[in-house]
Amino acid sequence: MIKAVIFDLDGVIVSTDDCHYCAWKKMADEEGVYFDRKINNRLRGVSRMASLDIVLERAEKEYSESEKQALAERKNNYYKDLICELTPNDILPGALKVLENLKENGIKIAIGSSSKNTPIILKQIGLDNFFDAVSDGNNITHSKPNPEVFLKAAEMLKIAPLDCMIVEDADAGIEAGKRAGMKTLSVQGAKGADYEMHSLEDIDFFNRLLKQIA
Ligand code: B16
Ligand code: MG
Repeated sequence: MIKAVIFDLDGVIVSTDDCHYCAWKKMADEEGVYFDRKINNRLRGVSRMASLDIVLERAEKEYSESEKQALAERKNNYYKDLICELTPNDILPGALKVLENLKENGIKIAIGSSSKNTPIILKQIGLDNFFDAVSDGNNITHSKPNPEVFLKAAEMLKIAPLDCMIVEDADAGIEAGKRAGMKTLSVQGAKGADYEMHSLEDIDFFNRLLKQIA
């Protein structure tokens, strides 16, 4: 039986993809490194430093560790300028309804995100203090596909991983959920999940799924 649903943040609750894209693009252009939306798609669910390594695959020079730290910080500053503009209107269609519905039915809800900017994003979209637990890039040492972020969320909720389902938009996140021993639901075409839906907009499908798993 599903006692908790753990949601990825970027791409599931709010679409920050474009903000990440614009921030990486600005930094890459300044460095003369080719970057496009296809490369950006590979960064979903991947930590900031691992994302930087992917971005720098196209670089013509080698960067030292301290130069890489500076690049990641520069990108993050551009990104923070953009996410400061987010509002509750940026919550993805269907997400709020699904969350409220779960709460009404006594099912715990949590965030499981690789992002260190999770607290800022939740505040901007008006969902700080809304979740029963928030596990994010600030309390983990290994990023998705490592299961740590989801296992920590389950631990905070005091619910066994077997009784949790994760919702993800990234292949790396689905793999993390599976490795955590949780049920997995993909949105936006993430591969390898137990269940799939296009977006959280189809609330009837979501409710049927929960009943089916129970
Ligand atoms: P930050 P999620 C992930 O969030 C994003 O999908 C990924 O593109 C980003 O690189 C990562 O967070 C780290 O984000 O630079 O803000 O710490 O999808 O796991 O919610
Ligand atoms: Mg995501």
